[in-house]
Amino acid sequence: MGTPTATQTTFLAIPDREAGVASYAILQLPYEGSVSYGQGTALAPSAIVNASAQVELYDPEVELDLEILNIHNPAPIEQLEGEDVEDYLNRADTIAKDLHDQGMLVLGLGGDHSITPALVRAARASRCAPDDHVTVLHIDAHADLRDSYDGSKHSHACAMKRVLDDGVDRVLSIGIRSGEKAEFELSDTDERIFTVTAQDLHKYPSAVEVALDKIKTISGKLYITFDIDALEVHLCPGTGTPEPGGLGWWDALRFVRAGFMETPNAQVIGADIVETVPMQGTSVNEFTAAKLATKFLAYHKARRLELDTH
Ligand SMILES: [Mn+2]
Repeated sequence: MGTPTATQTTFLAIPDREAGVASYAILQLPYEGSVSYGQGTALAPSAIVNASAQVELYDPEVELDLEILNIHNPAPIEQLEGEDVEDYLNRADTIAKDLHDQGMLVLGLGGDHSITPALVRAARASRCAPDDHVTVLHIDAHADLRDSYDGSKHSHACAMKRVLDDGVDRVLSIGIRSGEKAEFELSDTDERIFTVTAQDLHKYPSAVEVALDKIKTISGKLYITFDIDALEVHLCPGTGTPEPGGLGWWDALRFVRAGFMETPNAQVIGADIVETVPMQGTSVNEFTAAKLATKFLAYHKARRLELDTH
């Protein structure tokens, strides 16, 4: 643990590093324009940063003291009075791209899943050549492949459809257990999409290996988006649309670790964690998200150190 203060403004309570010096930016996106059921994802980013002050700075899995991380904590992107979703997302895109351009890997904290397409656009604009092959690793309970939802193309339920429309080459979805028939059909017929359902992970132990193998053979540029509702509900009862039957913590971490550390032919260009909703009387939701975000950083840093010494 760092040294927590009453309201924590730096991730892991590590002193903030300047934009030009830092390697990571923890970008808070308290946006919940399109959550269909539970409200409150806008409260999540600051709650997650607060909770992160309680996360131990030593990671025994990768044997890293996380105090070495250079983290910048830019101002949260608050939705402005009267600002519509498109303007908000364009602004988020511009801010995230600027952070990438200054050499920081952006880890977005939502907010609902509708922020992901903007963050992917920013990462691609800054870190990819036009002919780079880009994969989005999508860990989620929901397929998020609707073309529109509730009258909006920017809904959280459309996040993966939007990134494909934006020109991402491949979406690898893991943990999916909810969606309308057309979404599953699209996944079956569109060769850009590969889905490992939660049902398969539960029924066939080999499905875990299939998913891991799919991750490890990703080549090109890789963006990782983690919807917290991918996890089993006891880990995150506070989320926009809870779904029982999710991933256990350690299985989820295997997939995340594979994405960050076991992709010899791929380079991570950005990541996000979305759909957390803080609840009164428990800190489990924000703590789970804070711990997950910490693992993202630990895995990424461990991989960087590994590459430096080889
Ligand atoms: Mn989602």
